[in-house]
Amino acid sequence: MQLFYSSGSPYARAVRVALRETGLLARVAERETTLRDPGAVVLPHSPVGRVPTLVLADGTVLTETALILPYLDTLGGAYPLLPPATLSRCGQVLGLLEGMAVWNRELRRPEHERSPGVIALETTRVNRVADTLEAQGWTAPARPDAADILLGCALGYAERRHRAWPWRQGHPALARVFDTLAERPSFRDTLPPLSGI
Ligand SMILES: N[C@@H](CCC(=O)N[C@@H](CS)C(=O)NCC(=O)O)C(=O)O
Repeated sequence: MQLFYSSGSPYARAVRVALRETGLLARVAERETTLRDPGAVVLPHSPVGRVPTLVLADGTVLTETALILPYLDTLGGAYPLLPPATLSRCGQVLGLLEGMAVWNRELRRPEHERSPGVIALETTRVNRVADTLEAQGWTAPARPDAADILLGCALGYAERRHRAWPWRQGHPALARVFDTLAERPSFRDTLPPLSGI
């Protein structure tokens, strides 16, 4: 199997962390691709052109993190990533991550093209979800499930790629979980580069 990724993508990072945690990385070749580029090496495999993209041995192409993570659970890794109890938390974290991605996209536009309304909406959404996760009393797990992995990657994105959001303020429990997850070899091995935003 081949996994197309970009080093800055929190979605692709979640799949890369999951492969490392479950011991499935040995069965997957990771291939870095450019994005939003007609020459991107992922494009001959997927017209969507986004990461993560997983190409199976029979040529089947999977996109979308929320589809790839459950597929990994069919491969007999070290432990299940997505037991039913994780689904609700996964949805919340994916909502937070998507909010940050939309907010970040606005910030990458020239200032006169940005939508203050979109930025305000997504800032509110992201804080609302983080406050809810904080109140749930999240703790660092011995074996991270898909929700833990997505949370670590979402907060890692806030930490290094979307620093416009001071996410640690008011979220000490999330900060403790993040700092613990960040020490794991799977997270250290997939650290995204710092961005200017
Ligand atoms: N809903 C997708 C989102 C993936 C996504 O947005 N990936 C970004 C990188 S973070 C991407 O590939 N962007 C390139 C593009 O939009 O063309 C998922 O969950 O996998």
